[in-house]
Amino acid sequence: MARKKIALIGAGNIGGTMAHIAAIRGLGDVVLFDVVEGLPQGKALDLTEGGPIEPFDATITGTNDYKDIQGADVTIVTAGLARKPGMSRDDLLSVNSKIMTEVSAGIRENAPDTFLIIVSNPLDAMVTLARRETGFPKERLVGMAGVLDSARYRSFVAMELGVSVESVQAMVLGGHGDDMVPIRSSCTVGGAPVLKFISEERLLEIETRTRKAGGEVVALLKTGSAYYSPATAAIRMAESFLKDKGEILPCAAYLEGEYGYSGFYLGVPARIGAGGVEEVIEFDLTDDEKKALDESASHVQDLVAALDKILGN
Ligand code: A3D
Repeated sequence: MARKKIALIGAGNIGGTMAHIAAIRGLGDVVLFDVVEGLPQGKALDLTEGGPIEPFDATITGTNDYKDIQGADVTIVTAGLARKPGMSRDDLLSVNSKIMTEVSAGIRENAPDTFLIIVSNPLDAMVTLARRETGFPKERLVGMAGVLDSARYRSFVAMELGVSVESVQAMVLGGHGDDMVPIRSSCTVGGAPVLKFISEERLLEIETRTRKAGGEVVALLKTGSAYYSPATAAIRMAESFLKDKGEILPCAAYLEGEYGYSGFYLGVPARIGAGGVEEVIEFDLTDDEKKALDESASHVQDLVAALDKILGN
């Protein structure tokens, strides 16, 4: 069987880390694309030279030419600026929308059948723009945020209780902003509701930390944003597609009536398999969770309106 091909647009911190994880996990050959000359080629060579040690046999190529992504089974976009201390994700809207327009054209022309995962921020606007610019069907275009935000929630709960992260399940839904919605009613520890183990007051502190977790890393790093965990999260989504696993993962999916919303992308649980986004799974939410999701969805719609203004629509 021919190896799968994974195209990574943006060979920065997340792009390089995703290439490494994809190679180690044996997911296929990797093409790293960037506009900076030498950067993707240098990272590809460095990664290739680690192959005999790990070991992995993946071919890792660096390029500044979109033609090299032809035939990609999956494409993940991290091209764009990352935030620095004091910036919100929304502050990246203007500059990253220009980059996303350019990147979408490169993908549309060279990998029209690829499964496309967007990571660039502000995520909910960038995935919307990519859909408009590529014309891809909703099944083949998705945004990564919820896998990361949920992993942060799970990490903090596991740290609090001193249990394995594998024993903690949780979903964070909504937009990828500070008003994202940790779904407490779906958070379990060893299969039991989280509130059996943690007081409501303490859980609220953990949820607040989860919402602001991206900013916490930015404040510590000072020069950019989180990349190890976002890279792992995007590769997890790609793997569920490439291996037709059908994992139910929280991701930004295009909604047509699910959860009562239509016509925009929002973080919801979705089944990812060979068909791409095969189904949006509708959970029963508590009244408070639905209210919080409405607020988050309204922020996403404001963000898309701001995008339209920038684009002159
Ligand atoms: P960084 O290390 O700066 O890499 C970005 C790369 O994009 C750089 O190598 C640039 O040269 C490249 N680039 C810029 N313009 C273009 C272009 N037109 N075509 C191709 N490549 C280009 O950033 P990073 O890897 O840390 O983060 C990448 C993006 O992901 C940023 O927008 C972050 O805000 C975003 N991000 C999203 C999440 C989510 O959970 C959604 C988490 C963390 C970061």
